[in-house]
Amino acid sequence: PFLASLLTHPTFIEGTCWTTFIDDTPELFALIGSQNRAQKLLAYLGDLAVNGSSIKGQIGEPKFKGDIIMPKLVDDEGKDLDISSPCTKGWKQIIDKEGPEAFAKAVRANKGCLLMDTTWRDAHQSLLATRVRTVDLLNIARETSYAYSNAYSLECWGGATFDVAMRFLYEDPWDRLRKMRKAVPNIPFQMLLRGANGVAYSSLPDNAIFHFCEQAKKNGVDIFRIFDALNDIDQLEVGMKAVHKAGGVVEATICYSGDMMNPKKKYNLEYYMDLVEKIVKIGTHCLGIKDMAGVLKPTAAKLLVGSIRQKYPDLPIHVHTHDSAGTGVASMVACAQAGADAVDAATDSMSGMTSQPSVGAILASLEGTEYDPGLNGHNVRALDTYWAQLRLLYSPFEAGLTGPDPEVYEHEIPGGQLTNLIFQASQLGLGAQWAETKKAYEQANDLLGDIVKVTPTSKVVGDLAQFMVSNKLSYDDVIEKAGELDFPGSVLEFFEGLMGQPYKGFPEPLRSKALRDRRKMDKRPGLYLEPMDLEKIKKDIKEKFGSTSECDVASYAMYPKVFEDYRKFINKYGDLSVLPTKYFLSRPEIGEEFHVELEKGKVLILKLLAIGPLSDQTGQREVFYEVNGEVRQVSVDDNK
Ligand code: 3PY
Ligand code: ZN
Repeated sequence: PFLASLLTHPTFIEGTCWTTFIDDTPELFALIGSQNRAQKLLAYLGDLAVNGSSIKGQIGEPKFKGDIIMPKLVDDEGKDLDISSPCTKGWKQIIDKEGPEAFAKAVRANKGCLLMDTTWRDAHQSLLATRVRTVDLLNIARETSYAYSNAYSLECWGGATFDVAMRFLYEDPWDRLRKMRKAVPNIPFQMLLRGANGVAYSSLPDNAIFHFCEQAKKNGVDIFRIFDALNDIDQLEVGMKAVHKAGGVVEATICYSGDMMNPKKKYNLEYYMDLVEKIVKIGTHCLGIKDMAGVLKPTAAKLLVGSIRQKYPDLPIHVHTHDSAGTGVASMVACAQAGADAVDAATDSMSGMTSQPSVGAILASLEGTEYDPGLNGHNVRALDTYWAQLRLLYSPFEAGLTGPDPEVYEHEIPGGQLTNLIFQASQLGLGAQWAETKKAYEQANDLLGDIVKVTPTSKVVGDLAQFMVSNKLSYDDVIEKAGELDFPGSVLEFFEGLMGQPYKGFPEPLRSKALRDRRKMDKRPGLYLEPMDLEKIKKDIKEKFGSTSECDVASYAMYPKVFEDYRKFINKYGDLSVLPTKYFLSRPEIGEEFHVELEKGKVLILKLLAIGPLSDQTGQREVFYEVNGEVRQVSVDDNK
C-alpha cells in the first residue's frame, strides 16, 4: 500500500517539488510508521499464539472472557449523567489556582473526612501483583473523574507501578501518567515516593531524586506521599526538599510499625510524636501516616491521630492502611473521628485483605455523620461494576488469598509484600513452606533489630527469611555463623547503610560479621554517593535507542537495566499498551475479530486465521492474521 500510495500521489506523478516532498507529505511516512507498528504488533501476537503468554507471573488464562460492560452514572437528581468529556470540578482546581499551602488549608477547613482512592495503585499492587495496565485505567478514567470528583486524591503512580510498568507490562510509566492526567483533569493525582530511594530499592544520589520529582510534577503528579522505610528523617528530608522544589504538595509520612499500645514494643507514641515534630520543623503541607502492614488497630489509631491533631491543629492528616487483619474500616473510622482529614479506601471489588478497606463500607460507616466524605454512593458502586469485571480479567495474577489474616500482628508483613511472598512461594512450589516463611520473617526482623518494614527494608527482611528457610538456618544459626554466611545482596546493602539508619542503630556484632570488609556508612548514603551524570545518561540513551527525553533519563536513573530491556522490547514489538488486556494475556480464538487503536483514528481490525505446522528445518511456525482485510503472515520460533 505504501508503494501504491507513493506512485499515485499527485506530486510524485507530476515529478515536481522533490526537495520538499518528504516534509510536505507526512501522511505517506505516517503510513510506513503505522505499517511498521502493525508488523511489530503481529510479531507479539504471533508469538503469543504459538508460545502462549510470556508475561512474568501469569498463571493460567483470564477468567473474564466477554466484553466489559461500562457503568452508567447519574447526577444529583438521579438522571443519566453526560460524561462525554471529563469532569473538571475537583480539589485539583485549588492546587492549580492557589498552590499547595492553600490546598492544605482548604482540606483542613473541609468538614467531612475525604477519601483517597487507591484502586489505580496500591489496591492492584497489593492484590494483582501491580499488573493492571494503562488501557484499563484509561477506559474507566472519565467515569472516575465524575464518581470521585470530591476525592482528596487518586493514588495512581509511584511505588511498584513504576518498575512493574517497564519490567513486566512493557509500558512507559511516564506515558501512563500523561494519559491519565489528560483523562482525569480534576482529581489531584497522588504518588508514593520512597524518600531518598525514589521509586527504587536503595538510595540514589540527591540530584537524581530532585530530577525525578521535577519530571513527576511536570507530567501530572500533584501530591507526593513521601516516606522513608526506616523513618530516617535525613532520608525523608531529601524527598521532601525535592518535592518542595518541584512545586508539589508535600505529604511527608511516618510509617507505623508494631503496636503502640503494647509497652514492650520498640515504637511507641513518644517515638511517633518525636518524628512528627521533626517533619513539621522541616516543613510539610500535610502529614501522612502509613500503616503498610495493616497493624494500626482502632484504639491505637484514635490515640495517634488524636495526639497529633491536638498538638498540630492546622496540620492536615492523611491516613493509609491495609485491611490484612480485617480491621481496616474500623481503623479508618476511628481516624476520621479522631481528626484525620483524609483516609484511604479502594473500590469494593479491589478492596479487603492485603488491599485497602472497601470504599462502600467506609461510606456506609460515615454516612449521616459529620465525617461524610461527600461522594455519590450510587456512582461509586456503579464504577465498581467495572472493577469487578477487571478483577476477573486479571485473575492470572491473584495470590489466592481467602480471608483476613490476624497473624499479621505477629509477622508484620506489608500488604503488597504479603501477596508477593505467597505468590513466589506457590510459584517455587514452596506453598507448604509458607507458614515457615512467615515465622522466619518474624525471626529475620528480630535479627535485623526489629526494623520498620516497608519497601525496601521489607524486602531485606523477606530475603533474609527466604534465605533462612531455604538454607534451613535457625535464628541462632544466623548469629553463630554470620561470619561465614553468604547473605543476600539486599541484607548487605542494608547493613552497609544504603537504606539509611535504623532507629536505635544496627544490630551488632551481626552487622560487622556479615559485612566483613565491606564499607559502613553511618550517615545518609546521599552524602557518600557521587552525583549522577544526567547529561551523559541522556546522550548514551540517544546513541543506543535513537531518541530520549528527560523522563527516559529519570527512568534510567532508577532502573538502568530494566529501562534498557524495556526499550529493546519496544524496538522489537512496538508499543503494546494499546493492545486490549485480553489479547495481551491470551491468544484469540481462530476467527475471532478484535480491534486495536494504534493512535486516535488509526484502528487495526485483526483476526487470527491459522497457525501453521511446525517446520523441522527452522523450528518455526507461520501464523496468519487478517489485518484490515489483508492476510499477513509472521514466522515465529516455536519455543514449546
Ligand atoms: C511501595 O513502596 O511500593 C509500597 O507500597 C510501600 O508500602
Ligand atoms: Zn500501602
